[in-house]
Amino acid sequence: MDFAFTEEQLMIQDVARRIAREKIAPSAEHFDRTGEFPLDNIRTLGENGLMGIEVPQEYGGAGMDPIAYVLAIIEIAAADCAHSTIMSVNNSLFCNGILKNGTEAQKQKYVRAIAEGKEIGAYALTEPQSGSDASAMRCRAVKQPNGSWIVNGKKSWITSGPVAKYVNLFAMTEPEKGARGISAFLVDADRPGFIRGKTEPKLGIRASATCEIEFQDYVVEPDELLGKEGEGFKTAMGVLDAGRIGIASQAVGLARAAYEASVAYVRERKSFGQPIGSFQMIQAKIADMKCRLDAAHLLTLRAAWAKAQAEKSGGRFSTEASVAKLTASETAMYITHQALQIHGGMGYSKEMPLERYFRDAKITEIYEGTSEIQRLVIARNETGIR
Ligand code: COS
Repeated sequence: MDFAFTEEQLMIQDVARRIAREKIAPSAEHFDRTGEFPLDNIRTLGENGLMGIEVPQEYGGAGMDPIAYVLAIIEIAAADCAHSTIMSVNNSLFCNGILKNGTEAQKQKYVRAIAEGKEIGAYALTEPQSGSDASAMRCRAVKQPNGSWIVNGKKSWITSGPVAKYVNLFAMTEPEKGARGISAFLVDADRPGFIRGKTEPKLGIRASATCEIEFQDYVVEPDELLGKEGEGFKTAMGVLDAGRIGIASQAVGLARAAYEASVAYVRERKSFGQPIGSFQMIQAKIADMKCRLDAAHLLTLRAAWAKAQAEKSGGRFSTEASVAKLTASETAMYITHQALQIHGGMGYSKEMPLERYFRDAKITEIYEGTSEIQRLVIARNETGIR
């Protein structure tokens, strides 16, 4: 076992760290306060290869491995979680699914546009009445005699929905077959029948725009089917396995930022005539934060390694991804909570980013599968009991 990173991995980490420090950290408070979409920063990430880290160079990406992806997301999330959400959806949920299941023409068209940072992608699985129970979707795609589909229905909580050009949509093509009656499609937001709802006001990741999308007689052409008809649910689940590594990485980045701020603060802040870091109650917090941060970090890197192995063998990495996502998101919640407590009134104030970290951390326990769903996936895989 080797804990050292390759030169390539360190290079992308360095690029991400530089952009995070120079562009994202200084503007994070503004985007959180206003809820504006940080388009200019997202373009910079795209121009530097960070929107298609694992996308081969022939499709406009950086051609790197899953470990490089984890390292880059951690750096961006440490500066601002919302930026890393947009990055994670483009990389994992959008590009990854097409790379795995798409045709050559689909890769050239959709993956290239996102990986080069020219367009923004989204992933539409959730519906108003189906979140965790994803296969209970109602959005319907009805096949026409000419081979096209007509789509009607609603998708909700779509990250980057208000700004995305291309969306990976999941819809029921044969409802009587349940999960096996779902198909995946690639849709274009500029075509008739694609209607965006209002942008959701959210507790955290406020710069990552989220909305409902309604399809009204939207026409999908035959070459816009992603993968095989009826295999959309497996595509969705496989893509979420990769996505969960992205969320684990962002949780690690966020937790690291809160932890580092805490270490700096306990050295400086004096109480009863001494730095608060000299008090055992604070030392215990720092030690527990450090242990949980390292555990989350290592489990996330292990999941990325498992993904790389699965890509060679054709196997799955669902358990490793869920273990990483569950551990890292609960760690982000724990560490941001402790960090806020250590900072006292300053942590509660908008003068410092601690309260933003705390608000942002919560979403990592909810999206791309709640903590309850991660536990369900892990337990099912471990016991074989469904
Ligand atoms: N990769 C590939 N295929 C998978 C898979 C995975 N990770 N997980 C399940 N499948 C396949 C199964 O093998 C099964 O295939 P067969 O029909 O050939 O047997 C099929 O998908 C159905 O699987 P299963 O019966 O386990 O589906 P369930 O309806 O019980 O759902 C859970 C499983 C709950 C785990 C799934 O719905 C889930 O992950 N829900 C959370 C969704 C989510 O994360 N939403 C957030 C959206 S993005 S913000």
